[in-house]
Amino acid sequence: MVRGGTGATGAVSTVDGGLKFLSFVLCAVLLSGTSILALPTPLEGTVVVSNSSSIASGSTTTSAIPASETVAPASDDPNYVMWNTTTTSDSSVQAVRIGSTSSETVNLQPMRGTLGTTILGQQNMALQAQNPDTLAPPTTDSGVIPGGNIKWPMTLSPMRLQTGGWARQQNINQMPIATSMAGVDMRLEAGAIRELHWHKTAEWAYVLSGSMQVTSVDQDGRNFLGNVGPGDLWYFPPGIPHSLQATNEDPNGAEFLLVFDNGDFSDDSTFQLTDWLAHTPKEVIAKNFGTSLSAWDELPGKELYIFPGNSPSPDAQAVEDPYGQVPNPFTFKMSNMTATPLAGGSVKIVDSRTFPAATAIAVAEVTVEPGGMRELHWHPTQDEWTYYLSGTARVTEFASSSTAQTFDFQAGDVGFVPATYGHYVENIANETLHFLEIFNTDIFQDVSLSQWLALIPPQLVQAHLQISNETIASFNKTKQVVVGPN
Ligand SMILES: *[C@@H]1O[C@H](CO)[C@@H](O)[C@H](O)[C@H]1NC(C)=O
Ligand SMILES: *[C@@H]1O[C@H](CO)[C@@H](O)[C@H](O)[C@H]1NC(C)=O
Ligand SMILES: *[C@@H]1O[C@H](CO)[C@@H](O)[C@H](O)[C@H]1NC(C)=O
Ligand SMILES: *[C@@H]1O[C@H](CO)[C@@H](O)[C@H](O)[C@H]1NC(C)=O
Ligand SMILES: CC(=O)N[C@H]1CO[C@H](CO)[C@@H](O)[C@@H]1O
Repeated sequence: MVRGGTGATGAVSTVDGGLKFLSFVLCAVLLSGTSILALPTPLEGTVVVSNSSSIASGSTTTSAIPASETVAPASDDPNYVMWNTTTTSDSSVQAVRIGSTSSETVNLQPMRGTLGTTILGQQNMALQAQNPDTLAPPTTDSGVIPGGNIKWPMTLSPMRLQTGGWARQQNINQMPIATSMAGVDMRLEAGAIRELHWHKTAEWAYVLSGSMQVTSVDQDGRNFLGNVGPGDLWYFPPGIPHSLQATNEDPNGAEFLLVFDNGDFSDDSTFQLTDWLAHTPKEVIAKNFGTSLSAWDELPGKELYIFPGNSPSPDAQAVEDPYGQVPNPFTFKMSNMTATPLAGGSVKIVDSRTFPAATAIAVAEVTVEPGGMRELHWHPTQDEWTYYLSGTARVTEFASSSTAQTFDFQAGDVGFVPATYGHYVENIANETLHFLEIFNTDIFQDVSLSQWLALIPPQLVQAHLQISNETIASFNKTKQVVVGPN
């Protein structure tokens, strides 16, 4: 049984600690008038003491009143995820609780410890199974992220079905908080073309499957043709026209993720070649190109958007161009980059330092092994648009003002983290978690909580957190990025 009593696990009982703890509680009750019941778990005969024996026993070294004596200690409840994502048709699953090695029967119900109870009304078990931290939030959660949910499953985006492919998108209509970036998931059969077009925003892409050939010409008449495969990128600056075509290197064609540096972007309102010409007098078209009117007899009467085509040769070269090639290639072979190994996974960072054309979008491609976690961190000035490629993640976003909300993500979900919001990304499943952190910026930046605390005077950290000198000394001065299992 998963409910209840998690706070007693590993508890240490001491008389000193007990008195100290009770005085904290009394103090908190007197000061705030809140009920002692609001504090989850610890009062089950044992008393929980943090691992700060040097502080608890040290009456000799205190030079200042520890800050936390004005506030009750945080609950020792580890607030594990309540179940993994195994689904069944009825209301229970055999699941492995995170942090436990034994299999237990878990109710997919809004219950955590002694809090909550079953749902008597309507239930969507599949969604409940996928969102344990929404149905039974950690007791550390409080309030909601201003601006709305930060999770959008691409599955909920309507598909635009075309001959030769499809597209679906997430923009501010789906997730209003995500004002700074939008995304499109697009599939092209071998040879199929996403027609020649341009738009106000930059376009960045990550190839999910198959191979693509892309072309472009810049404002100075310099052209570009490039081929990319799974895990590779392309980038087109705002307003620069381009084409996207799947090759037949994979007989299924290709699928890719597009990201735009404006949440307002819609792939339904790009500037398309056929749409423009269908809305231009033919006399003007003929005059513009210096041709007869009849040369345009078969011109499509409306836009094509996605349509079938013959597969281009993967060996194709750019057309001979008197102005030369674009100075910075519009594609980048990220698949051909060695990931930086980390304690709990790996990371590849690609921004304008490595992919000079990509001045408006940067990416960190992250893997997290089971039990590992993208460390507690934030991005100082840029919002993060996250795309989950595989695995299952738990993310809590801290929005300041005692506001924190936890979400769970599966492959195909979009996440969003406003700039400056503290967060972590924990692998809560038994397979590698793989995701992309995408930013509308030229240079990737993050601030690591543990690095910060390792690089300021330890007394200052101790005054805040009531942790031992040894604990502080163990904080690594190097950014960990992805930590391993504890
Ligand atoms: C979820 O629980 C089931 C049943 O115990 C187990 O077979 C499966 O491996 C677990 N999945 C994860 C991701 O831990
Ligand atoms: C996780 O997967 C490994 C390898 O497949 C397996 O040995 C292990 O029992 C799994 N653990 C859980 C908790 O399902
Ligand atoms: C912990 O470190 C502080 C200085 O940062 C020192 O004054 C104190 O004696 C140390 N405490 C112990 C138990 O080592
Ligand atoms: C600190 O982190 C770095 C990078 O992960 C690692 O190589 C090093 O061993 C760590 N140092 C300590 C003292 O744990
Ligand atoms: C890691 C990796 O795949 N490296 C390859 C990148 O591409 C060059 C040639 O273009 C190969 O020589 C490397 O092995």
